[in-house]
This record gives sequence, structure tokens and C-alpha cells, in this order.
Amino acid sequence: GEDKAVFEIPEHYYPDKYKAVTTTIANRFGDDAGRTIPVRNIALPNLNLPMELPYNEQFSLFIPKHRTMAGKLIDIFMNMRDVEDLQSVCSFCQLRINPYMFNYCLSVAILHRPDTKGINIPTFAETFPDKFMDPKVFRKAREVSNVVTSGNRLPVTIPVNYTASDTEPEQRVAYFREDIGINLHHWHWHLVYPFDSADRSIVNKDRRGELFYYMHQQIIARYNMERLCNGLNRVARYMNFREPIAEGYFPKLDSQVASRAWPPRFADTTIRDLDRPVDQIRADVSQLETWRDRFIQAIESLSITLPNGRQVPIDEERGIDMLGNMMESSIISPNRQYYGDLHNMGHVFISYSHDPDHRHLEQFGVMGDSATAMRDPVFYRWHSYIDDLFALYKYKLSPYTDDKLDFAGIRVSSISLEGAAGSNTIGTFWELSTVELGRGLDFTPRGSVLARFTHLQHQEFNYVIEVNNTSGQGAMGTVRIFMAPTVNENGEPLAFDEQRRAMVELDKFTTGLRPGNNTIRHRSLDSSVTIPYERTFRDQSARPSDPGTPEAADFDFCGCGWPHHMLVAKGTPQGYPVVLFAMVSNWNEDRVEQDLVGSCNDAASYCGIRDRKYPDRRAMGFPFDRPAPHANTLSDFLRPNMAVQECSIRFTDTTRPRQQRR
Ligand code: CUO
Repeated sequence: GEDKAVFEIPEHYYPDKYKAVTTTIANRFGDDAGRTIPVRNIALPNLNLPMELPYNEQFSLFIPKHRTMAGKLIDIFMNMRDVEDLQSVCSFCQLRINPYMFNYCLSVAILHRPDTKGINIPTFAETFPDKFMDPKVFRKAREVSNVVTSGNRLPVTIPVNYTASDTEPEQRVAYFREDIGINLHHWHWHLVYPFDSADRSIVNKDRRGELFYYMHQQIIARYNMERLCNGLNRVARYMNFREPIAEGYFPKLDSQVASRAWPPRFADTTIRDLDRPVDQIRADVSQLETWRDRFIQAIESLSITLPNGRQVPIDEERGIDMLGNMMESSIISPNRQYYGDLHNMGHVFISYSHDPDHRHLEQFGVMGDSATAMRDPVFYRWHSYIDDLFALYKYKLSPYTDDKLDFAGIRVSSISLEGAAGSNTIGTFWELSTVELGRGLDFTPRGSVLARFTHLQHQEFNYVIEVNNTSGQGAMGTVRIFMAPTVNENGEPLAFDEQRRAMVELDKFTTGLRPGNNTIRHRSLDSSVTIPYERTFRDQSARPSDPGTPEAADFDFCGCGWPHHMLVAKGTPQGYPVVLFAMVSNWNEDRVEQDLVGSCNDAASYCGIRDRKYPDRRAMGFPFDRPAPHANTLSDFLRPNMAVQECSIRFTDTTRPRQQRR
């Protein structure tokens, strides 16, 4: 049953304009009240800075001013003595602080305070569904909830392909860009890895800069495979900031908070110098170029200039991590003054290209918000370029030597796939699922309002790996599974260097190896990259029943993770050729000594583990993160502890309702 609680808020917490209606507000919620919780009356901290952002405006993590305000609010939330004080300050903030910023900062605080680990953060798609779907849905939802009582409501259907027609070639991959789960993952990732806070420990997480590089590199690899499946070229880097951006994007999203439509970007828009006093942004395009040149200079010279002018060498151990922090950038950049804020400001320039001087009083486009950025084709062009800059560094490293790649005495004789679509074939199709909209509507429906949407799905499968352990004793190995396209846009085989950069991580797990032959069977569902559908969408029916238990806490943190329904690319009706790769590396060289009890670690590949070290000592993307100039093809690269298998992804153009799938 519904157990709604009412918070009894000290009267002076209400903003003046609400004072008269305080009783009404109380009464309105009072109907449903199961119990009343008095909110502690505390000496309120100074909230002037975060209150500078108007209530009804958009909020962007990429805008330096917003970032500073959010950093301040996070610190306020982090510094509250206990949960009751936190609750008290929140009830004060709720009617005053911009809701997007409030939600973001509170979510960061809940994730990072030791005393809030069991507290549920409502899924973002529920809180702000307007960032994820066609606004028509909300009009329909209002009709439905006004007319029909909650038990009899039919779900509202979110249309497929509503942002562009087939005339736009980019529309062929809109199902990927506009996937709700993918956008939720990206929002969650940036929530777990904030750029800014006075509390450095929130930002300064183990290998955070490297994970920024790797997680986004993987997004590009995945998107490129998706494009190749759909007859599109791999994404073109956005590298000349003076040239127009060919792709337009018309998001067709409305902001319920700002009561505005998100602005579009027309085809062939060029970014321009920004002068928007309202956002306290004044920046020239040449600034981006200067930062870019300095970043490249650091890589060329393999040394970083510190604020005091000293040079520190970029060492192999920490290099990519430092570069990631410099690029993003976050407050742990080794020199933010000098290397600036290239990646974040790229988002800002692009998101304001339609109104760089605010003359039309427009807000930023979807590139300005981590919850919506992945919808826009230009996101991938920008991040391809970012990835190329990181790759410049990786090309500076010497190739892995045999002792890094080999695992003495361990031979992987084969890898294959078994599943419903036949051996070494993965079947894909459309699936129709349901998500709860109730919480995030700007009116208050009684009971639930469901929305149905269509997304890509695949048939589950098993990896079957045959490993021969000739060492004469038991061993522990790390199994690393990747998938890559085999041919380019013209059907020609990919050279090894292109193919290694196109490798998509599918899974990584530890396994014991008895002496002799071992058959390892591992389910696609258990991927270290993905989280299950139920967790992406916080399906309430799948939720551990007792809030406050460790399981419930994990459930809340673990919103970060690639959505499982997007584990593999769509494929083609004829069967899209891919190569599956498996390697077993020596666990003694991979392992990180730490206690994982009570931590959420099943999507660690792209998200890391809460409050722990990244659970793999190797470079992220190993063994494909470095070039191997001696290898012209993948087979040249193979060692006895690796195997490959040609596979195929076969797409069937049917839509199946979720429940009847298994
Ligand atoms: Cu995730 Cu550019 O970093 O969006």
C-alpha cells in the first residue's frame, strides 16, 4: 500500500509568496498522509550563491557558474550534521532552489554521505521525465489521469522516431541516441563523477580521469558499430571549430520547469564567441584552440606544466588519468588555469551556438545537459575528437610486450556463443516496455501513470570458452571479452589499428582454472558493463522490499551502468559480421586487493565501484588501449591465451512486449 508521509515544515521556511498558501499546501498533501514527520528547525546555512540561479531556468553542469553554485550546494548538503538536518535544509531549499540543481546536488550528497547510503533517490527518468521523452506524452498523461481512475489507466505510448524523418540519414541511429536507458546511464555516470566540490574526495576518485577517457571511448566505439550496422560512415570528428557543424538536431523536448521547448540547432551552424552575461560566460572560440594546443603540447613533450611553472613528466602509470582530469576538466586537473576546460566548454559552445550572445533570450540546447547530450549527433562528433586527442597519447606508449600479454601455461583454444538464435549468432529485435511517469509530472496524479516505449533488445546468450591449463597447478584468470566490426564502410577488412580502437567491451570476470581442460560458460546477462533493465528504470516491483538494507543501498547507487538492452549493436537482417575476442590474463597481475562486500560491482567496467578502487590493475581497455605496430590484422596480435570467433548479429524487425520475452 501507499505510505505517504507529510513533512511538517517550520513556517519561516516557506518563501514569502507561499506563506498565505502554507495551510493549503499542507492540506493538499495532508489527505494522503500516513504519518506526519516534523522537520527540525535549524539555523540555516548561507544559500545565497546557489539561489542565484533562477528557479525556472535550465541548469547545466558544463557551465562554470552553475558548476560553482552546485559545488557550493553539494558542500552544504555534505556538511549537514545528520540526516535530519539534511532533511531540514532540503525542505527549505525545495521551494527556492532551481529544481534541476537541487535534484542533482541532493543526489550527489546522498551518494556520498556515509549516513544516507540506504536512502532512495528516485530515478531521474521519473523525477524529470521531460528530459527523456516527447512532451505529447505528458499532455496525454494529464488527460488519462484526469479522466480515468488509477487502476484502469492504459499506458501512454511514446512514439518511435519522433524527432526526424527518414530524409535525415542520422535518424537511422536515433534509437541509440535517444534511448532512455543510455541517457540515464550517462547522467548517472556524471553524478557519480562530479567535476566540482570543495570536498576533493568526491571528485578525486580512483582513476577517475582514465575512466572519463575510457567510458566515453567505449560510447564512441559502440556508436560506430551501430552506425556501420545502419549503412552510415563511422562518426566524423568535430575538430575544426571554425567549420559549420553539418548535422542539425531538433530535440522536441519541453522543459516542464522552464516551461520552454529545448532549442534546436540548425544544420550547418558554426560555434561563435560567447558573451552571455546572464550565465556569466564570456569566452572566445580561440580559447578552445589554445587549450587544445596546450593539451597536445603536453602529450608531444610528455610533460605537464604545473601552476608554479614546474614541468612534471607524464608517466606511464598515471599519464592517461592525469590527461583525463586535464581534459574534462575537473577540479583535480593538474593545472586548470593553463589547460583550461576543453571538453566541458566544447559542450557549452555547441549548446549555445543558436544564441551565443543571448540576444534571443534562449537557453542552452541538449548538449548542455548530461541527461540529454547523447541525443544529439554532435555529441559523438565532439567525443570522437576528444577520444582522438587521448589516442595521441596512447600512440606515444610502446606496445605491450609478450610478458604483459601472455599467461604462461594457459591456452584459450576457443570462444563461441550459444543462444536461441543459433550458435555464434545473436538475435536482436524491438521490445515494448513500460516506465512509471507518476512522480515527475507537473501535476499530481493519484496513483500511477505509465508510459510505453520501444527500444532495442537482444536474445540472451552464453559465452563458451575452452581453456587448457598446462601449468600443472590451479590458476586464476581474468576473462576479457570484446566485440568489434570486421569490415569498414566499403566492406573492406579493418586494419588492426582501426579494429582495436573499435573494440567494444562486453564482459570481464575472474575465473578459477583447474589443471587440464576447462569449459567456462558465462551468461550475457551477467555482463560487467551493463545493469539489468529493472535497475536502469528502478522498476519498483524488482526493488528489495526493505529500505535501509544493504541490498536497497546498492540498488540506489547502481543506477550507473550501460543499459543491458543495449549490450550489443542492432545488427542487420542479413546478419552483421562481428568478431568476438576472448583473452584470459593472469589474475595475479590484474587483481586489486580490496573488500567488495556490500558494494555494487556488477557494472564496474564503465562505472567503477562505489568507494573502492577500480577493480582491475591493467589500463582500461587492455589489451587494446595501445597500438601494436607489428600487427596488421587481429590474428597477428593473438597469443596462445587469446581466441577469436566470427559471429553475426541478426536483426528481426518485430516488436515484442517485454513480459512475453522469455
Ligand atoms: Cu559525458 Cu561530454 O562528458 O558528456
